[in-house]
Amino acid sequence: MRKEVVLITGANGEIGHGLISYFFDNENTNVLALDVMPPDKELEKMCDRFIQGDILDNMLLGRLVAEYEIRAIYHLASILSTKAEYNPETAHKVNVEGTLNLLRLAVEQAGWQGKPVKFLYPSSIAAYGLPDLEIKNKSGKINEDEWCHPTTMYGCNKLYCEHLGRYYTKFYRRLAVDSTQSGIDFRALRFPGLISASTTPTGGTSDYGPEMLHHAAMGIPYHCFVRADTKLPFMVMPDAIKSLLLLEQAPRENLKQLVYNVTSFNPSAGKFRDIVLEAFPKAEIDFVPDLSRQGIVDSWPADIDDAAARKDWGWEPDYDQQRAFTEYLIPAVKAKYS
Ligand code: AKB
Repeated sequence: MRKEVVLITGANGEIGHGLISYFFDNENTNVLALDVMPPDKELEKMCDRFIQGDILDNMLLGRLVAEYEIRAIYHLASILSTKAEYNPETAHKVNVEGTLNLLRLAVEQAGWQGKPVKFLYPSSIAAYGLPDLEIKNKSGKINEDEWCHPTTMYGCNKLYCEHLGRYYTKFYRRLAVDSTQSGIDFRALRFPGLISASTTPTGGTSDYGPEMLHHAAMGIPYHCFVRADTKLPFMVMPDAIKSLLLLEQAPRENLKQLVYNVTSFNPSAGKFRDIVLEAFPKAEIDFVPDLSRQGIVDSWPADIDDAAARKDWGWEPDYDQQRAFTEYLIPAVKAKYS
């Protein structure tokens, strides 16, 4: 008998940390973790098994099929937006070919198990691309079908992988004589910028929010790489984990679409600084915009519309802006660095 597990790729990343800790604390779930980097030791203890390996290694993925019954895949591994611009072709390989490898693994698993394998995919606000600031500022909340013209390699990868998920779920091998369903049950979330109190992001462009907070808590000056008036949607990590779990548990028949926006609050970078300064009055934060990274953020929406997620599977964040800072971020970062 093969062991039943949930596979989490990119396990060492920020969402991986949150998700694995959740499963360890709350559910009797065997976690098979995969990451290209050596395991974080604390995280490793919470997993059934942690494999250091590459999602581009098909031999490794083949061995996982032989050894485990994978009931769900949380495919978190990816190269984020800023890092991807330094090597777009490598980013494409990891973000797209890596996802394709996992979709193939899911098809095989579903075939062996005779039941659908859930494929949870964190997409991003990077899938959007607004042409200029004027349009960004007057567009308000953007829904899933608007402005899908990404301007970064990462955004292109995310949008395309959403389409791949739709293809594998609904149209896989549609011309085959024995064309049956692939068995993949793909579900994607378009995340806003995420902020965790326990980890810091690397390689993203929404990183200025969490970086400002963590630098202030550590007593290190921070030069914010976007203008003070820059607005993006954000959400705290506990809500990101909540949304992934809620979407995973939602009955398939309730899901009218495969890709959902989720969000919580959207302060300007200047407001973000004010809130951080209130908690850390000695923090040194100034604005030194990097025009290239500013250009990326300016192409992302100032806010997104998550009405479909609210309607179809009861999504609602636990943390609005006030609660996110006063009840989660500020006390937790103070404790972390004290
Ligand atoms: C990034 O900045 O690349 C990510 C994202 C918005 O998906 N945090």
